[in-house]
Amino acid sequence: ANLNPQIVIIGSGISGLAAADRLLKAGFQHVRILEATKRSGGRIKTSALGTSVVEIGANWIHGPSEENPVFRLARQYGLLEEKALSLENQTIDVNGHPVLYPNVFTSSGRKLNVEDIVPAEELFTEIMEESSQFVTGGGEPFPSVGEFVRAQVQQRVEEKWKDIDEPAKSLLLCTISTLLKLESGINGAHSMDEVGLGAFGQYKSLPGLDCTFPGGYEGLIKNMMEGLPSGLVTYHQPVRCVHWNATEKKEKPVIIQCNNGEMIAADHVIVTIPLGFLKKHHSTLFSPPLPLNKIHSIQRLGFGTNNKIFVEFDSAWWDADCEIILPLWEDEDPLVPEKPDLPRSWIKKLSCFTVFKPAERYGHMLCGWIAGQESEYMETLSEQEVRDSVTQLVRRFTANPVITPKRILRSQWFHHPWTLGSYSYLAKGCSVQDVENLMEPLPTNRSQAQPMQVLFAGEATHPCYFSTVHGALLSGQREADRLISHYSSRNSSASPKS
Ligand code: 6YU
Repeated sequence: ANLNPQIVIIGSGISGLAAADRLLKAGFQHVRILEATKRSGGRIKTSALGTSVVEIGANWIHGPSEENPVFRLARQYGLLEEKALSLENQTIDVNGHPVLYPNVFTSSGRKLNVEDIVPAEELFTEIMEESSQFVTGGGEPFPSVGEFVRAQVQQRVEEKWKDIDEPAKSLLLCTISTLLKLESGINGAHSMDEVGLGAFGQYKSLPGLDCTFPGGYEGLIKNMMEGLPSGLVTYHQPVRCVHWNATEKKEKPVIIQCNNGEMIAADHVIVTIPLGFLKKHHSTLFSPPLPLNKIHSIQRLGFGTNNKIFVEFDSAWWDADCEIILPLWEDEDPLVPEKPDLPRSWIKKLSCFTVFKPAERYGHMLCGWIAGQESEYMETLSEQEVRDSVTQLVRRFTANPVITPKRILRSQWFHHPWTLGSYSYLAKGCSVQDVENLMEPLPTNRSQAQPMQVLFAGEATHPCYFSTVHGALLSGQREADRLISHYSSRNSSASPKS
C-alpha cells in the first residue's frame, strides 16, 4: 500500500493552508500547494489607505467564540483585542446580525431621527427571522427570500402602520428598500430575489459579536504560514486542467497540467478553487469532465459580488456614536423592483457606509458596501469616476456641497481572474444537496481502485458556514481528514510516515 502519497492542493487561501497543515501534522510528507497568484490568503487580503489598515476581502470574524476555529487561531496568535477576547463578547448572540447604531440621510438632503425608521427595522428583522425558518426546501411559499419579504411587507404594513401618515410610511418603505440592498450584500447576491427561501435557514451563525483584526486579517495567514515548511507553496502557478482517472493501473491517477505547461503527478488533489472560477471554467478545468450532478450544482449555487469602497474624509460628517450610515432614496419603493440603469444610477445600489472605529486609529474613514451587477459595473470605472460618484452622493445626502473625500480605494472582486466574484450563497432552487454534490470526492464510485483522486474544499463547500473564513478553514480540514481516515482505515497499524 502507498502510505506516502503525493498530495497536491490547488489554491493557497485559508482552506488550502488549513488542509496542508492538517495533512503535514498527520505525518503526510509529500504535500504541496499550487497557487495562481503571487501570494497566500486569497480572499483574505489586507491593504492600506493612507496610514490605515483596510481589508479588501474578509472583514470580520463572524461569531468569535470558542466553537469558531478562526477565533481560536487568532487568539492563539495574539491577533485580537481585549474586548474581542472577553467572555462577554463571546457570549453575545445576535443571530449573525449585529445591530449597528445608524445615521440616516435621505436623497433630498435630510438627516432623519433614528426613531423615525425603527418601525421599518423592526418589521424587516421580523420578516428576515421568519425567512430563516425554512431549512429543508420544498413547501416554502415563494422561491426567493426577496419575493417572500415583499409579500410579507405588503401584507403587514396596512395593519401595522395604519396610524402612520403617508410621507412617513413612504420613508419606511425606502428604509426597507435600503435594508434589502444591505442584506443582498451580506449574502453576496445581486438581489434577495436570487437568494433561495427554501434553504435560507441552512446558514448558521455562531455566538460572539463580530470582531476585526486590528493589525489586518492577513496576520492570520502570516502566522499560519510560519508554522508550515518553507517552499510548501509554489506561487505564480495557475492550474489549467486536472486530469483524473489519468492512468488505469499506474501509480499516480491524477496529472495536474499547469498554465506554464508543467505536468505534476499526484495521488490526490484537493481543489480549493473559488466557485466563481469553477462556474466559468469547470469544463476545461477537469478531464474527464465532472459528473453531471456536480456540474448542475456548480451552476445552481450562487456566487455573487460584494465590493467595498473605502473613503477617507478630513473630518466626520456623521455623529460620534454612529456605526453605520444608511442612505435612503426617497423615490424608491421596495415593492416595485427597479431595473438597474447602470451608467446613470449604479451608485444607488450602495447600501450603507460602515464607520471605522476608533477615529484616533483610522481617522475619518468609511467603508461603502455595494453588491450585485452595479458593483460589477463599478469595477469597470476609473478610480476618479468612482470618487466623483461617491462625492456627489455624499454632497446630495448631507446637503453640503463642499464635502470632498481625501482618499478612496475600492475592491474589484468580480474582475479578480482567480475568484470572479466574492462568495457563495444558496440561490433560488438550491438545497444543501447542491453543497454536498460540490464537495463529493471523485471518482464517486467507491469501489474504484484509486478512490479520492479529486477532493473539493473551499468556502462554497461548507453546508452551513459557506461564505465565511471559518467555513473555508473547516472545509480544508474536512478534506484533509477524509484522506487521513482513508489511509488509517487502509492500514490501521501503519502511519503515513512508515
Ligand atoms: C468572513 C467576513 N467578508 C468580504 C469580501 C470577500 C469575502 N468573506 P480563497 O479564494 O481565499 O482561496 C482560493 C485560492 O485559489 C486563491 O488564492 C486563488 O488565487 C487560487 N486559485 C484559483 N484558481 C486557481 C487555479 N486555477 N490555479 C491555482 N490557484 C488558483 N468571510 O468570515 N468574514 O467579514 C467576510 C468578505 C469582499 C471577497 C468575504 C468573509 C468570505 C471569505 O473571505 C472567504 O469565504 C474565504 O476567505 C475563502 O477562502 P477559500 O480558501 O475558500 O478561497 C443569513 C445568512 C446569510 C448568509 N451569509 C452571511 C455570511 C456573511 C458573509 N460575509 C462576508 C462578509 C464579508 C464582509
